[in-house]
Amino acid sequence: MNPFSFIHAADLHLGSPFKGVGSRLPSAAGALHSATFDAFSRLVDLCLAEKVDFLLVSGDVFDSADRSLRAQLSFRNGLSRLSEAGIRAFVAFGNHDPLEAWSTRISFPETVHLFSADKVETVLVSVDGTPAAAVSGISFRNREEPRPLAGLYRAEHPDLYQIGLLHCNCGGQSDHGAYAPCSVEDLKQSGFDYWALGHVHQRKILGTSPHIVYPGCIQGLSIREAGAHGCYQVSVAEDRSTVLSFHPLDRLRWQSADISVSGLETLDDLDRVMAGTLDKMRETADGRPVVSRVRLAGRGPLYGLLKQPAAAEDLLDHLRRFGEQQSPPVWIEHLGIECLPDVDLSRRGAMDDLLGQLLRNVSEISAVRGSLPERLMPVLKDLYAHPGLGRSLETIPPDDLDRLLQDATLICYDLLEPEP
Ligand SMILES: [Mn+2]
Repeated sequence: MNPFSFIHAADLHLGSPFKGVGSRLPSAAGALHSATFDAFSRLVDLCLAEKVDFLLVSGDVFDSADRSLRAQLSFRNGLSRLSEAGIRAFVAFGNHDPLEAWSTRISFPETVHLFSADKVETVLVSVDGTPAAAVSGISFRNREEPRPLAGLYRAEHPDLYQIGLLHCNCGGQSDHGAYAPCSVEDLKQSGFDYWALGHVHQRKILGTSPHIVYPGCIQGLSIREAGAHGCYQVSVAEDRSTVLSFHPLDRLRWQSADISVSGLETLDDLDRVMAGTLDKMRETADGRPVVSRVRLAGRGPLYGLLKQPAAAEDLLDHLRRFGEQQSPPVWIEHLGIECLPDVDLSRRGAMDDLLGQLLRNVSEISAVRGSLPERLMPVLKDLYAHPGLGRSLETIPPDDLDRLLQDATLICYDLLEPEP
C-alpha cells in the first residue's frame, strides 16, 4: 500500500448567521458574515499547499436545509479548485443539511463524491495507480436521522486502509442531538482503520486503534464554541501507521472572560484590569479577531457603582470602543455584571433585624439543593395559576431559580441596607 495523506474536516456550517450576533455588534458584522466562507477557503488552501490526496467532509456542510446560494456556490467553487489540482473530495451530509430537503441543482466536478442517503457506498482511492484506501459513507436522509447508521458499514477491503465517513452522535454526547447514535465500542469492532466523524463541534479523538475522530467545526459558531477550530491532516504510512496534525482555520475566535472586582477600589482600577484582560485575549488568539463575552464577578467596594442601572451599558460601550481600536480587534458581544456587595452576607444574616431575617431565610432555602421550586410554589401559587404566565414559569430550570433568588436577595439588600 502506497503512503498517502488526506484532510478530515466536518461541520463547515457555510452561511451560518451566528444567531444574529452581527446585528448586536455592527462593527463585527462583516467578519461574521464571511467567517464560515473564509474558514472553508483556508481549508481548500491547506489541501492545495499540503498536496493531500483527498479531502473528507463529514456532514453539516451547509448551516441550514435551505442552503443559501452563496453557500452552494462557494462550496462548489472550493471543490473545483481541488479538482483542478487532482484532489478528490468525499462528502456526507448531516442533520443541518439532510438530503431530503435538497435536490442538487448545482453540478460538482467528477472528482467529488457526494454520499447518498439510501445505503452505505464504498469508493476505492488509488495512489500512484495502486488502490490504497476504501472510503465508505452515507448521508442523513432527514434532520432527525434515527437510523443507527454505523451498523450499516461493512469492512470489505481489509487489504486497503478503510475509512468510514459518518455524521453521528458517538458515545452519547449529551450536548449534541442524538442522531445516528452509535457507541465507541461499535466503531472499534467495525474493522475500519479510521472513522471520520462529524457532528460534535469541539475536536475530540475518541480512539486511536482504530482512529475515531471528531475534527470539530472549522469556525466556532458561538461563545459555547470557544478556542481554536480547524481540521486534521492525516498521514498514513505503508504499514498503516497514522499520524494526525491539527490545523486551525477559523477566521475569528470566541472567548469568554471572567473579571473579578475583588480588591479593586476605583473605576480606574477596573478600567486597567479590563484593558489587561482584553489584551490577554487578543494575545492568545493566534492573530485573529476575538468575539468575547465578559462577566464581572466577585465581591468588592465597586459594588455600589456597578449596581447602577446603566452601569453594564456604560461599561460595555466603553469596553467596545477600546476593543475595536485594537489590532486585531476584540469585539465584546455581551457584558454581564454579577458582583456582590463588599460584606459577608452570612455574617450580616446574624443580625436581628428585617434584613438579617431575610438573609437567614434565603440561606435556609438555598441549603437544601433542589428544594427551591417546591418552596416557591406555595408562595407563587397565584402566579402559577395564571393561564398565560403560569406556563412560562414552569419552564424555569432549577439553576435559573438559584440565580433569580440571588438577584432578588441583592435587590432586597440594596433596598434595606442604606449605603454607608
Ligand atoms: Mn454541526
